[in-house]
Parts: sequence; C-alpha cells; structure tokens
Amino acid sequence: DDERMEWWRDSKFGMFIHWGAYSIIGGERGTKIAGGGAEWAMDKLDYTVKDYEKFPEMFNPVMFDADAWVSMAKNAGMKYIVLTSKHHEGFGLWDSKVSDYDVMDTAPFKRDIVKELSEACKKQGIKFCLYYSIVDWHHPQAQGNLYPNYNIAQHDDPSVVNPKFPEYFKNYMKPQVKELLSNYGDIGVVWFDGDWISDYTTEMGKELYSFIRDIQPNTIVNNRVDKGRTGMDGMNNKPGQFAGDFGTPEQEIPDTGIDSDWEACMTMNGSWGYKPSDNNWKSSEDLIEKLVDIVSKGGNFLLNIGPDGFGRFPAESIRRLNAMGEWTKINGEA
Ligand code: FUL
Repeated sequence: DDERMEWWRDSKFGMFIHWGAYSIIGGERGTKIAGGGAEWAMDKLDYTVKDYEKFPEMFNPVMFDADAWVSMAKNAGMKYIVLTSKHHEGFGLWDSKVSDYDVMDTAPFKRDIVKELSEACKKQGIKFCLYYSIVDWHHPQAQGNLYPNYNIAQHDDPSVVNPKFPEYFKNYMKPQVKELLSNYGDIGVVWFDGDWISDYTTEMGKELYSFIRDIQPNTIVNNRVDKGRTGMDGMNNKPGQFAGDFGTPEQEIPDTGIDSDWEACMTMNGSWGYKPSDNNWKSSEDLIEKLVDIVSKGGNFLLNIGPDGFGRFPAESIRRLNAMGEWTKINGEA
C-alpha cells in the first residue's frame, strides 16, 4: 500500500477545480446571493430540478483551454489536479453513456472536458484525479421524496430516505464511476463527496472501494467513500473504521501527530464554485504559510480554483498561483 500511496505523499500540493453549470450562475439569482459555496446554487437559490436544467442547457465555456489550466497548476508547483466530474447538481463533465445529463448531450459545448484535461495532464506530467459527488440533486432516485422540489434540509432528515437510492447506486453511480476509470487513462485519485446523506451506507462505500480497486488497482480513494468523517473536519475517523485511503479536513489545518494520510482542501476566497461577489481572498503570503504548515505536518494541500462559466480562472486566483509558483521555485519543491 505504501507503494500505491507514494506519488501522492510525494506530491504535497495539488489543484482542486470546482467547475460545473453552477459556474454560470456565480451564486446569484436576481438580488439574491447564495451564502457560502456558490456550487450549492441549486439548493441555496431554490431552483427546482426543471428550472435548474436550463444551466446545463446553456453550458458553453468557449474559453476552456485544458493545456493552459494544467500549465497554471504546474507553474504553481502543483503535482496533481482534482476535477469535479460531477458535483451535487448532477451534471457530468464527460461523455457519459449512462446519462444524458452531461456535457455532450445536454450542453451545447459538446466537448469531453474530462478527456481534454486528462490528456493535457498526461502531456505535462501532472497526475489527473476526479471528484465525484454521491449526492445528486438531479437524479430522481438519489433525492428525497420531495422530487422535483428537492430541499436539502429535509433531505438531511434521516426519516427522509429515498427507497430507490440503492438503484441509483447500482445502475447509475457505479456505472458512471466505471466509465471514469475506464476511458481516461490512469486516475490518480477518486475523491468522493456527499457521503453524509442518510441513503448512503458504509456497505455501499466498501463495495465502491473494492469496485474501484478492481478496475484500477493503483487508484487512491478519499475517506468520503465511507461515512468516514464527522461533520466537516474529516479527521475523526473512529479507530479501525473503514475510511478509504486518506482523510479530508476541509478549510482547516489539523494539529500534528496524525498517523493516517491526510489532505487539507481549501478555497482561496470563501467559495468552491465561481462566485464574483466573494472578495474575501486569502493573501498569497497566507496561502504560502498554509502550504508550509500543512507540509510540515505531513499533509497534502489541495487548493481550489473556481473557473467561471466561460472557462477562465479568476484573475485573483491566477495572481495567487503565480505568487506560489515564485515561492516554490525559490524555496524548492514543497
Ligand atoms: C463539500 C461540498 O458540499 C462542497 O460543495 C465542496 O465540494 C467541498 C469540497 O466538499 O462537502
């Protein structure tokens, strides 16, 4: 197992990319602004499933340039990229045969983003990794019984379990994960999220984990494949509990003395998805300090970018990537 984890442990610094139809919305609906992460726009701005579908239907990021994205990560000193293949909204950024709710069938863009980015990563020597959300606000079998007026608060109520969720797991989620692991070369990490919903079980997580290892034995899987985290801190796995290969503290840096592998994921402002109203940017100095702190404690740093609906990295993010690149070049690899 040490051998399987080696590249990841050596990498230290990676780029998270939150990109989807929510990147068009930017967290705004009329005068309303979504609190927190703008990738939650569907939920926070009260879109019904039908209303929301218009965003994937207009998803056309003509300025998307996979090679440029990968170069920016590489120049910052990052060694791997984790792209949201499908976030909670349910819209897939690859050519899925399992679903029409993807970039090829629903969107005018009709370019396989996962393919383009995976090829650019391979060309430039960056490990390509994928985020995949267990939560799916679009799929009728993955939602609470309030479909099509899905509401997360009620869905979090354990009494609201979708009896069809196991069908979504078997006939949709697993086949989609299989596509991602079969058609795009080596996948460094599968980064699951959305494990908190009551429909999802540890048994499913175990099944998924071995399913992935059967397809690509070397792929690393994060702890959210199980219900492995308590709240958002990601490190409170009970001893002996099955929880994938590494912990995922979110927006925080844990103390020293953690035996298991971990990766702190963070945003540069307060949102994962593109959110122009959020100007609460961390300074480059702050981000560099965080990188040093994390690496000195034995963790990896997964730093997020939220490209806009055209496919551009925000200028503020590019500036910070450049500053971090200058620093890593002078001070050696992270
Ligand atoms: C969370 C998600 O709900 C956020 O939108 C984001 O993807 C973060 C990394 O994980 O659980």
